[in-house]
Amino acid sequence: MARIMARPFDFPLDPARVALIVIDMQRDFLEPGGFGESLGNDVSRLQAIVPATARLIEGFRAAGRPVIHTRECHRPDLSDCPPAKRLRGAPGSRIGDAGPMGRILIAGEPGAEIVPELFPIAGELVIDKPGKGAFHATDLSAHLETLGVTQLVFAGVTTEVCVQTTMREANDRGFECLIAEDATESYFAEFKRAAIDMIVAQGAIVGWAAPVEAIVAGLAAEEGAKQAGSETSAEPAPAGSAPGESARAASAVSPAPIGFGAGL
Ligand code: TIU
Repeated sequence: MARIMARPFDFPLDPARVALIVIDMQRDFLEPGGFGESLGNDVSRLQAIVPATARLIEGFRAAGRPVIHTRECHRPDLSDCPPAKRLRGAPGSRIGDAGPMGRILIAGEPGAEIVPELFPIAGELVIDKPGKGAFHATDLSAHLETLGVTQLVFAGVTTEVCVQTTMREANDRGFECLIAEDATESYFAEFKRAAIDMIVAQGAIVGWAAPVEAIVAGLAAEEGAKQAGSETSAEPAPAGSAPGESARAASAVSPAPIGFGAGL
């Protein structure tokens, strides 16, 4: 067990039961000409988290833990897109309409694909989801059960829409949830901040939040301990590589959580 310094208090990482979920890092949300921009958003904010997200993915791969990718997209005949969703947004730039990257949010079209920098590798699960939450109308629950996963680390876009919805679904299903705060982004800075504050408030009512470096360091410390022959490691790694150190450094920039006692 590695303790990751997080808000509102340390996250007890179980390296045998944790998986990463990367939500909807698709061209339609991150690149000009896609669905995100069609809704009137500045997509450059989302592109900025690609390096941190790649680092987090790499950390999970190095630790041999599952990386699960999701894509928000619909069948070409739109049979899985309710009119209430289809008819939102500007006419001509709605789900299923033709855009510069193919039909918007339609499975198999270039825009629905994950950005090249974060592309899944062979063996990684990719969940196509018709809703904002990744549990709705998908077989994600069954996959997580098969994998024996009880903890989920969240990255991706957008923080207050698909990431938060999925995190709430996971929390209600009994998963311990940790959001990687520099590997998630919103088109609106204040919505990202508020969403994470809501997640960690009231004693982690939905889950925890920590920076990528703290999470990767926690995973790496566990991997090192395993290779050194320990069964488990509750102790911090040696000075210089201690997860607590990098977590402390990184979280120094994080604002205090709202609605929870300072210092917890
Ligand atoms: N519009 C917006 O902020 N998000 C979405 O429509 N989907 C996801 O968050 N993936």
